[in-house]
Amino acid sequence: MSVTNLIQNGSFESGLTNWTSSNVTVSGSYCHTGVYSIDMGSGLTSSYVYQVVPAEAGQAYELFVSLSKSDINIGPALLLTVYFCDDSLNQLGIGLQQGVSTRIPVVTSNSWLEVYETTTAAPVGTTQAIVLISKLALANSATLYVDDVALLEMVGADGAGPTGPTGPTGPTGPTGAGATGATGPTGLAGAEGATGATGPAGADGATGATGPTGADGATGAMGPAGADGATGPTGPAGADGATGAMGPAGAEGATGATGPAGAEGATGATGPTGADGATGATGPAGAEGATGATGLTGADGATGPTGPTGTSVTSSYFYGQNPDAVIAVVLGGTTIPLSENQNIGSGFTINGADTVITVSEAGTYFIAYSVVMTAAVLVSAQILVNGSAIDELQYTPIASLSSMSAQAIVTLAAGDTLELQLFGLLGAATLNSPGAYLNIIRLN
Ligand SMILES: [Ca+2]
Repeated sequence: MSVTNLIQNGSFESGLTNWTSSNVTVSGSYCHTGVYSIDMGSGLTSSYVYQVVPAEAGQAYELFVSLSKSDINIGPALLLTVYFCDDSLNQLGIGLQQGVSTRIPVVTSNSWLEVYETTTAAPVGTTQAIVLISKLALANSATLYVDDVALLEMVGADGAGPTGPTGPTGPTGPTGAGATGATGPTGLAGAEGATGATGPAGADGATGATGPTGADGATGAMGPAGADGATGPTGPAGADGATGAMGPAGAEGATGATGPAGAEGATGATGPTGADGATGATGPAGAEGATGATGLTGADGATGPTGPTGTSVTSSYFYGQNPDAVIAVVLGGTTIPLSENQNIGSGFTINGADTVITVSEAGTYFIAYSVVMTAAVLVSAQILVNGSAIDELQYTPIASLSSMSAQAIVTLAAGDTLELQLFGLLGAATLNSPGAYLNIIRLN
């Protein structure tokens, strides 16, 4: 029996010579035999490696492959496929299609899975076989290492002679009725065809956007002079020339007899204009014209001199209070002493009993008072000026009240006296804070 390995460089000791591959690198880190193996990637990488070998119809083959993986992650999924083809690599049949996954050991323990598979017999017309190892994308799977690929042809194992020539093709059998099988895997991409003839030119594209304006060109030579323009209008008449000298007077003739009156002659030419008359009287003023536009704002004038210091009259003031006394009121009136919280500016004095305020300056004064009591009492309040009540500051309620107030502006003379009185009751009025108070301010 003879055994022939149809694969060239199956141990990858010459790298990827004789092989066609995608996403495959040669690895010098691990090997099954020799020094090298191939690294087909990990995880979602899809890769393949294949070799076309001679084959013949009727022959079955043994496929050997050694597999290992980089670590304990799940094993990469791969397919071992042998296609039988004719001279033009048209696929005639699938001799083997075998998946391998979970049994692959980890390469660091120097372990390899030696896969051994047998193909079906090659169909009639077979002249070549494609041995394909495909790694499929599988998330988180370990890196796949492959070494020692062999496709063995065994001849004469049972002592029989070599296979005889292929007999004539038999008559076509009846068409079978079996269901259509599942679609097989997509074959390898064919070689790229020759480039076709150039197609007709396409329609013009749309005009592009206008480019930027170029720089100004140089100034051209001056052109020829233009035609003369039209004659301008006639200018104004010149001044009259000087009058010529008068000629000599002729001799006077004798006076003739008066003839009949002739017909009235034609009106003579208008004489020269007389001298201007005297200027007439001025006529009435015309209507006022429209207001002109506002002129520009003038510059600020110089700051004037500081005027004389004025008289501060509001520093003339008086305040006095009686927050809580019991006032024994008589019908004719009882003056309330304002001995508490006095605030007296210039222009005011108060007597020792704190009942009579005297103003030192004549002027206009603002006067306000308030009386607040613990209970409603039918009593009246007033201000006496020089001992006499004044209407604008007399408060005479018609029912009992617990508070009263009034204010007015009055004119006082220098030396006038002021008193705050309760009257119209024969009894006691008990003040309740703020009680009775009187405000006086000189206004001028
Ligand atoms: Ca090797």
